[in-house]
Amino acid sequence: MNERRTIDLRSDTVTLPTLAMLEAIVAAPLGDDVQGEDPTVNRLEALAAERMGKEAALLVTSGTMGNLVSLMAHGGHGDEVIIDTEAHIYWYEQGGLCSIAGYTPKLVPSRDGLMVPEDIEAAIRPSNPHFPVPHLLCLENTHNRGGGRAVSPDLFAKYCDVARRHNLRIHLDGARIFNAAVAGGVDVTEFTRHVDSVQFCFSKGLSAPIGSAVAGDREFVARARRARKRLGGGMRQAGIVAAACIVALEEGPKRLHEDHANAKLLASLIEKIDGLKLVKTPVDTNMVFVDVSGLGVPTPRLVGELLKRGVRVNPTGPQELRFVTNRMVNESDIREAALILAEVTRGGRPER
Ligand code: TLP
Repeated sequence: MNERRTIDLRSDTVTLPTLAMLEAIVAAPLGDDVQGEDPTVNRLEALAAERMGKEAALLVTSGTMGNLVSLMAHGGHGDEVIIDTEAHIYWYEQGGLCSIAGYTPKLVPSRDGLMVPEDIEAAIRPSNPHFPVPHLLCLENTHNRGGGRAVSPDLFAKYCDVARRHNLRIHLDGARIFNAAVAGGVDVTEFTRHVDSVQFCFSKGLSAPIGSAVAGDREFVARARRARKRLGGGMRQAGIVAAACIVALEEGPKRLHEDHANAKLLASLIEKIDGLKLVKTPVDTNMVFVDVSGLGVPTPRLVGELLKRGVRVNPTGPQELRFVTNRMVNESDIREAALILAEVTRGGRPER
């Protein structure tokens, strides 16, 4: 029996390392990074700082750790963090902002990933002994639960203006900041120049197997380094991780436009399928969210039927699926996935 290759659209985190990454890992000079002696990590951190337009950077294991050490380095117990209701830091990071870093979140409504600057302004309360002290604004670009929306450079600057007027520090969850830059047709520094810290991932669309970086000024990064050690995130011969991240940083951003084009194609094909409705539109980057309530089929069954036919997707709500394009799927996979989706939703055979 011919085995059909899986078309994995669950996330861009499923991307496997490229051959160039594996070769770089084998060739990487190594040392003890907790002692600052791994030349490959040092090279990556210098490169990451340069790309983000910051003084320094720090390699961490994951986006979650990058966000958490950033929050810890900015402040913590007794401080208030202004954050939108759909932010990854709030939704998907086990509440580490409260349970570990000790912040109180002040939530701002999110309209498909886009906050309104006036709502941020309204969330920042005046000094009063009853209230925690507003300290930090957290932004996310691209915005995952917002549908992979790319916040434009103009809107991003407006958010940051509000924060600056109120003397707030700013952290950017830029897990997919290179996708935002590609979508906006700008360099990443158009976003990062406004913020005090940025976390970005090598292990999503950029395809590295492990790793994220946190960047900011030298003092901030020194505090983040201490926080990382406190969390048990100090790694020894981490050059084997950093080597792949260097390739990801140098090569990865160049091809993200392909993922964006594939997501747009997929959205246009899904739009034609009865019972499916695109949500969280427009499709700015590599994510497509679909409301499946029109089918009247339980979402887990739908996911199971797709899986049987070799298409993997993640549910993001009781009646919602998320499709994420990535380096492991090409245009013909996208067309195939749409045919399978049409077949499954009709209960029939795909038309070719
Ligand atoms: N997002 C993952 C899941 O956690 C949902 C995904 O598949 O999209 N910030 C943002 C905006 C993210 O999307 C993610 C991962 C993270 C941070 C955390 O990164 P990791 O998974 O490396 O801890």
